[in-house]
Amino acid sequence: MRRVGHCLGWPLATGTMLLRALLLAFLLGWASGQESQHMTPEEKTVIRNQIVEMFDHAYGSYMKYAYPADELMPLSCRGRVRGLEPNRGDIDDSLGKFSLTLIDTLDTLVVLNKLDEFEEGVRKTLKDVRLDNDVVVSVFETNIRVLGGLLGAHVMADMLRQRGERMQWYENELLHMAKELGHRLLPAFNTTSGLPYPRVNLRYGVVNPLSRTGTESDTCTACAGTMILEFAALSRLSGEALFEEHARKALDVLWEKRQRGSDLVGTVINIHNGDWVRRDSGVGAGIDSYYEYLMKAYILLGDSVFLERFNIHYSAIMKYISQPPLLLNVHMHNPTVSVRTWMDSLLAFFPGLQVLRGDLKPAIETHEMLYQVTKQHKFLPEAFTTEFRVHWGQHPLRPEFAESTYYLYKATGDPYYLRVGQSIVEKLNAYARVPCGFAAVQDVRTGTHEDRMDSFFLAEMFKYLYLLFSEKSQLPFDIDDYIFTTEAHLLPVSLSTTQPPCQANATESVSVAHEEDLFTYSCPSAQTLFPNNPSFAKTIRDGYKYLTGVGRAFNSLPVREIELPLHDDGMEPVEFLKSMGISLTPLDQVALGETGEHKGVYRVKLVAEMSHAPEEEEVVPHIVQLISPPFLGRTVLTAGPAKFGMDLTKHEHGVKGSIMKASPYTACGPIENAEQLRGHIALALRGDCMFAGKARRLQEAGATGIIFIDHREGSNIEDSPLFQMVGDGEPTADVTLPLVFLFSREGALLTAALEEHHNVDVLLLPKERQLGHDKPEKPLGMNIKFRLAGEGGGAKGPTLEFVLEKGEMLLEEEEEEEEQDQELVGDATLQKNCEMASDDDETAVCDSSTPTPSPDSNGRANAHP
Ligand code: DMJ
Repeated sequence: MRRVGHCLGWPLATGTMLLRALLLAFLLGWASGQESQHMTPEEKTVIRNQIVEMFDHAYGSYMKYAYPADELMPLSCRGRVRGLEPNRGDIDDSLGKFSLTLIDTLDTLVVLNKLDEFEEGVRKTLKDVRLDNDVVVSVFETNIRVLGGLLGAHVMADMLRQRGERMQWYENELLHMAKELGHRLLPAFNTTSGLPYPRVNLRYGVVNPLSRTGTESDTCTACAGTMILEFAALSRLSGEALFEEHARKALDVLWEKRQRGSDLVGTVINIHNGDWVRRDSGVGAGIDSYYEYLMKAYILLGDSVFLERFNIHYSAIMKYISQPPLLLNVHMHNPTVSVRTWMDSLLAFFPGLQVLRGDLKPAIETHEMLYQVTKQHKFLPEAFTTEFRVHWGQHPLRPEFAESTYYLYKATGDPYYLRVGQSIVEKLNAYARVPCGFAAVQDVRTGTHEDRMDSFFLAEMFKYLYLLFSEKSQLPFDIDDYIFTTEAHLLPVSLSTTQPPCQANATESVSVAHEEDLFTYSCPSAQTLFPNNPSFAKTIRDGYKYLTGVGRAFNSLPVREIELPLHDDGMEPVEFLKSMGISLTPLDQVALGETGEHKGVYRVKLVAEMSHAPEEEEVVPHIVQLISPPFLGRTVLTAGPAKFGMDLTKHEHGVKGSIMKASPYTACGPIENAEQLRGHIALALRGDCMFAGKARRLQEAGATGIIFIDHREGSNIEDSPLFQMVGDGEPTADVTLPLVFLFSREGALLTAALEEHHNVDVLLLPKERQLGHDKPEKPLGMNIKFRLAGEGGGAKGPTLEFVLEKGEMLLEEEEEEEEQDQELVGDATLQKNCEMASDDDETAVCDSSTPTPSPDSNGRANAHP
């Protein structure tokens, strides 16, 4: 078993990380292109001052209208006192009548150099705060916000006292309070497993009949696994071993209970027997800070067992959950299965953690995706779909995105991240600021406010924003001597050299075989990793620039797209499996003998035989030609044909119509906008189910044609072989629509045109019959324009008219003096014999040696399975 020495704080941390970053940067060829987002020191100062002003407004409002209450109600301009306001359920479990927001804010005051206010805040805490209230609180929230807040404030107070300038009166009172609170939380750990109860009564503990708690059987993974930093710091600062021991034990249980096949953990666990209650696994809600604390426990305590565990989990995360730029929840026992199509905003912390791991590329990718979502919706909605639509529109001023932005800026020095930070600042002021503070957003779609300003807004958001715009020399202490807890409280990394006051470090070392890379045992670092080329990150970001603009989904690994267990009416998995030659029949549709009906249970049979494609069969390139103003035929997108549906080669003038996006965009479920779609050519995203299934649904909804758009990031006609779509193994004669396929870059042009002009008419036809293309001698650079014959009039120069449909439409070609837009796309088409039955079909047949279809009832090639 390989053991590693621990990192003695940040300054020693850069060695292998730097190497990794440089190697990565080299491989990505970042040398080209400089970011033009430069920000002058003056501009940074203006923004930093703006952040301080905002902090004053938020904290000042809390102190003026709410203190000593736990939280400010920024719309009512009063404090939220538990029991006096309508119960909001679990979120009220953070409120312990202990002036939560003040305690959570104390060390932020030091970071922002508000030392008078800090001193006053500490005095108030010592004078006013009681920790023995008869209130049931969340163990997790109380630990990260209050215990962490007290410890962070103690560390700051101690640091200021040692400098000899301030806090000379301070005698570790905050540490004493932290110890008292630690003891009040300890009863939660009185379970057979060692996993803590989720709630504790501050006065009566857990089992006491007066406690009103102790009947719970479950807790979340993050709830049990986010104790070690605070509890270990408390043990090491106070000399009482008990806290660290309990937190370690809880982590040991979670580690033991990981799924051994996937090395993932679930979201909810039974605190008595350690069984998993919810087996979905991601990096967001329910699990997030468990992973964060493994990495940070290693940094803070120097115990390599935490790093080893982290690395094993991290490999699993990168294998199953991370599909850059997405982070998707999977089933812990069956991790190739995605369990939902949306992401939660809590996972926005993850790029920051990846920076600590030194894994910058996926960090940059995911962060960029998140930034695009904030651009589209102003803030990160609590949950958003893989197509970046709002799933749950609330935004309680969460700091995770600012946190990751800060880490990425520290690691890259790329001023782009300052601009991202600036946009956070501006949006907070524009959309969350109210006369008495900052209010959570109830729904990012409407911008309505909620009467709520959570304490983490002051504990975390302002720290990360202020630090983002500050030079190290402008801070009152060396920030790199500290590590942030999950609530952004500061703990000194010097604790790593403090011996634990016990034998607790006996935590078993990991003995699981694990794939190592050069960086697995490197020390984390938040130092700038490549000071000489801050534009490194740009090359990575550039691929994700138009994510939300074209509403693509990123389901690069098809097998992850099936949600299991199969529903008896869930056709997508059934269709997908069909593409692999497997047919499923619900058991209630077949003779079952004595077993009768079993919902969701399928009989599996192999239905398809592979056959070889005719060697010479060619893919006939088609086109989508934009013909309505202002395009007037100049924009021509090369498209792939389909082996089923209308044969456009037999329709001399092609098919024209105005385009309309299908909803759902993948057309894998019932079509929701049939009324708008009727009579239009539908745009549908490739993915999730078979082309044939999509086509049938859209045809039934009244569409007159379909343009499928690839969902694979950056695919384009120049780099990808054109292929023809094939059916699903069933007869496809019922599909009579024309169908064409665009790669994502060409598709993006089309969707952008639709967004801008709302009414876009296109013509679908084989490329060889492209209007105006029958004059090869005409130089490509000429101004060629097709227009409706009836409009404009007075055309200059020679004109040529085309009749498209009898008596319906005329186009004319004319030479004009205006500059031609660079809209002729993709003439050089790499043509191979390729066929695909769905987007998921990465085994597309692209040469004659691979299996392909037999004839179907259309007389053309049938789908390969
Ligand atoms: C904070 O209380 C902590 O960061 C926690 O780990 C989860 N997120 C909230 C703020 O969103």
